[in-house]
Amino acid sequence: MTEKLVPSTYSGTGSCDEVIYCTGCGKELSRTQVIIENLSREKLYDLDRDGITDKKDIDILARHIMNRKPYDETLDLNGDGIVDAADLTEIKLYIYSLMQT
Ligand SMILES: [Ca+2]
Ligand SMILES: [Ca+2]
Repeated sequence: MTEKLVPSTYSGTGSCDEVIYCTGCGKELSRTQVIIENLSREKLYDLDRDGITDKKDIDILARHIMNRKPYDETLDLNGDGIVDAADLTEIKLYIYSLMQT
């Protein structure tokens, strides 16, 4: 089972403890700390995983919203539990910020 989960963020890594308990006596048998890699915005917004975040990725998200497809965590860019226009704004702002630099 997983304990002490610390989700990773854009700026830092997260971690959790993988703990195995004895099913009979409930005693802790082993505990391993697992490091969760920090999230890369580039990776998060690169929805088709072609290495760059561009208009094609906006299209993927836009199509998902228009077709009312089931909730997909990888498309929930602001992590509020729904995939909607707000996530579209996120990716657009991100691409826009790329163009500024
Ligand atoms: Ca892409
Ligand atoms: Ca969202």
